[in-house]
This record gives sequence, C-alpha cells and structure tokens, in this order.
Amino acid sequence: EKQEEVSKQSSQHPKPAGLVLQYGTAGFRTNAKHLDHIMFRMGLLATLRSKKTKATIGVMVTASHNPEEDNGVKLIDPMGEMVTPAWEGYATQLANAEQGDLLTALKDIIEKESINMSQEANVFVGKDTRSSSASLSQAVLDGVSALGGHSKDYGLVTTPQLHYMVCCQNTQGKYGEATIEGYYRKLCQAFIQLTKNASNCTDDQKHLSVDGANGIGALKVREMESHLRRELQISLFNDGSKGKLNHQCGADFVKVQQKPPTGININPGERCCSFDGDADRIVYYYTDSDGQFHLLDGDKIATLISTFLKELLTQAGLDLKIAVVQTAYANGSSTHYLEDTMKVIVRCTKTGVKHLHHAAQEFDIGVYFEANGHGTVLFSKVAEEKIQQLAEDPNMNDERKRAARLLQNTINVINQTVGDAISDMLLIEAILAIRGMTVQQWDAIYSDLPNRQLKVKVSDRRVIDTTDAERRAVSPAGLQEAIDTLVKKHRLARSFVRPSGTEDVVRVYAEAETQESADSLAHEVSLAVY
Ligand code: 16G
Ligand code: ZN
Repeated sequence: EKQEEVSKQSSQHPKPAGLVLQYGTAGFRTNAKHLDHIMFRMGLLATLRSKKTKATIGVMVTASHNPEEDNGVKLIDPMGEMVTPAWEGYATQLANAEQGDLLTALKDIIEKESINMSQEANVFVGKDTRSSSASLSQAVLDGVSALGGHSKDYGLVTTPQLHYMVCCQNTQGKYGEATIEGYYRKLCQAFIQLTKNASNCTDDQKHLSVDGANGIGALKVREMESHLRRELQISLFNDGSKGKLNHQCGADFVKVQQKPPTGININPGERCCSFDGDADRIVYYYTDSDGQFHLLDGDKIATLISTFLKELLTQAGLDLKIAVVQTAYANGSSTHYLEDTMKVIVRCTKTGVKHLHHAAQEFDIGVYFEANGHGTVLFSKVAEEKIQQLAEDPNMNDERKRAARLLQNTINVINQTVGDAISDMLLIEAILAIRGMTVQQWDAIYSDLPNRQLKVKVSDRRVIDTTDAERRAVSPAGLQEAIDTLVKKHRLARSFVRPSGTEDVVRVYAEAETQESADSLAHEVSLAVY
C-alpha cells in the first residue's frame, strides 16, 4: 500500500519531463521553481536512509549564499555529517527519474541497500528564510509521510543548527539536547565560562557588529542574545527587516568583493563580521583610520583558533596532535605561518566541507577552514577524554587545570558537526577576550598575499580535470604548463584553475607579491583556460 501512497503523493509533486539536476558539493541547488519534485523525493530518500541507518536523518532546505530566487536541499547523516557519497549518487538517480519511473528507481535503491521497509524512520527537517522555503519544506515532509516515516519540523533554523539536532538525537543527548533552546544554552554557557578567563575586558571590547545577510542567522542571533548576559554585545545589521537576502551583504559578498557589505555602519577600527544566508560561514573585517578595508577570512580564523589551542595544549602538558586542514584557496602566507612559525601540521584537500571534515578527523584535534569562512574544530574521542581527565584531576596544579578547563569549554562552544557562524563567532570572541587581543593585532599575525579570484564561462567545464587537491590541472593537455610559465613571470606567485562544483563556470585563483601582479596573473591564466 506504500507504493500506492507514493504514487498518489508524488503526482502532487510532479517532475517536469527532461529536467536533469545533480546532487553537487552542496546538495541540489538551483532556481526554486525547479525544486518541488526534488524536495518530495529527498523526503523519500531521507526516509530510506533513516531505515537503513536505523537513525534520525536531517533534511535542510536552503541555498546558502545564493540569491533569494534560488533554493536547495542537503541531506544530513546520523552523526550530523554530510550524507555519504553512495547516497549522493542515489539522490541524483531519484531526482532524475521521470515521473513514471519513480517507483522503479525507489525499488532499485531499496534492493541495492537491502533496506528493511518495516523498520521505523525518523527525519528532521529545517528551512532558511527564503520565500520559497515554506512550500518546499512541506514537499519534503510529504515525501517522508508518503513512505510512512515520522518527521519533526524544526521550521526556521540555520543549517548548522539542524546538523546539531541530528547529532544530539542520535547520540541520546550525549552531544546536547536536540532543541534550539538546548543549543543556545550549551554554546552560551561555554562562552560565558571562557570569558571568565578574560581579565579586565572593557565594554568596548565586548562589542561586535554582525551582518546577518538578511537571513536566518540574524533571526537566530536575536533569539540567542539573552543567553549571552551582555558578555557579548551585538549590534545586528541586515537583519532581514529591510534588505534582500544575500544582496550586497553576507560572508560570500564580503569575501569575494573584498569590501564591507551595504547596510552596516562601520567605524574605523571596529570589529565586524558577516554570516552567509544559512549561517554556516563567517568572515571578520574592519576598516582602518585611512578607510582601508581589512578582511579576516577562514585562514585567519584557523590561525587564531589553532594558535590558541596549541598554547593551551602546551600549558596543559597534553601531547595531542593538532593539524589545520585547508584547501587550495588558502592564502600562501597562512600556510607558511602555520607550518614554519607555528609548527603545526597543515593538510590540503579538495574544496567542499566533506573533504575537509574527513581529513580533520584523522588528528587528535583537527581545525578545518575554507578561506571562504566555513569551518570548525574536531576533537577525537581520545582527545576529549584526556582533556576531561585532566580538568577533573584533584592532584593537578592550577595552571594545567586552568588550561584543561579552557579546552573543555572550547569543546562545548564549538559545533563539531559542521562549520557554524554562530558557534565560530562565540569562540573567536572568547579567544580575543582571553588574549586581550584587538582585531588589528589578530590581523597582524601574518600578512595575506594579495590575491584575485575570477570565474570563466567555458562551453564544457568538465574538460578541466585536476589533481593534488585541485592545485594542478591534468587536462586539457598543456594547460598546467601554460599556468606554470605564467606564474614564473610573477614574484611569490601561485595560481590554479578548477571547475566549480556549484556553478557552470571554471574558477581561477591567483596570488602574488602585489595586487597588480595577482590581478594580471589571474587575468592571464583565465585567457589560458579558453
Ligand atoms: C559549496 C561547499 C563549500 C565550497 C563551495 C565551493 C559545502 C557544504 N559547501 O558551497 O564548502 O566552498 O561549494 O563552490 O560543502 P564552487 O565549487 O562553486 O567553487
Ligand atoms: Zn552556507
């Protein structure tokens, strides 16, 4: 009878014939008007995934930093991580089955994965603030109920909040309580504990301007504020009351344009940050007294956090292996500073959160950040246990114990399931307060090499194939040699090209000693791509 229910319900969410979409780096993402059938089918697939894993699965409706007209959907696996690659493949198959073939496509997955259809299923659903999100998340819920699954609709949440809920649910509360209130309580309590270690922090230093990108992050910062007990005083801009989502604001705009968002009052020297449209990315910035803009991106954030953690490990006398995971976009100066001065292990992976996340899991403490501001810190079980033991050891001296307690609260403030703008913001603010560090001092840890990103439209971006974590092109023939020749003409230069996983373009990155040099290298390389 389930088959009948699926047939009946799916006719309410028909697939336009011939439409083909791919589950890409960030799930499905395109203009919202093409997505109704995708949402229904992702409700079906999440239900199957839940039966298969015997755990709660998450479905998030969002298109992150894309324009308001777009939307998208992502599946969240039991521990709060991105859905596994084989199931990304199923997602694409199910999404592209023509209306009449849907049941066959479903059966195919059920057979391949030997899914017991009488197993119970639970799916958590969340959505961002886009106008299309309400009806699209309803389509997901319809998909879940068509296969007899149970669903819980969290309504408006940030992407990382939904990841957190899924993880809490599947660890029987060990990670925290699977409620929005529980999330604020855990993070804010840890933040307040951390800031107790900040001696003589003035009200001025407790102030932060936040650009909410006119999205869900703004709503959630408002919701959280009372939990912070004025230990952090936030001025919220782009809160969605006037401006359009992600339009000339938000983390992606600020990072790519290398300028402040519109809609924010920024006074010289003041610390500001921007979230993206689903609040899983954050970048910081300030303008100096000459009006010059200074960006502190994911690389600067990773450096601040890993330096802080490394110092605490030394103070605690804990022998734990810490590494920073970056992508090809990481500024060369950050990699040098981390390896040569900080002496931490640095790894480079392909673009996309799942790649960084997996690489970070291989260390006791893995700090991962994309330059675009998406990142978090992962602590292994062993690391967490050692830290806890030390923090609770009655015979331990005060300095070591204090360091262990700071590490414990850092674990609690960070959302280990995925990069989280709110959680990252609280950790960064705590570190700056504890170290009595201004945003200018943070910025001065190392100087970024000037850089430029360009995108190039080509007839088929798939002809470009890369290796070495996207740092070298293996095809088309001759391209890498051409890039090498161009790079040699500039000082301290580096450049690479890669096909985008989210747009029909090829991305070009170049860095060099001066901005003029980086700009012309990026331009020259983009000509070589044609
Ligand atoms: C997606 C990724 C992000 C990556 C970006 C690159 C996730 C959740 N998000 O937004 O990490 O930086 O794609 O886009 O993995 P691109 O392939 O178009 O350059
Ligand atoms: Zn995002």
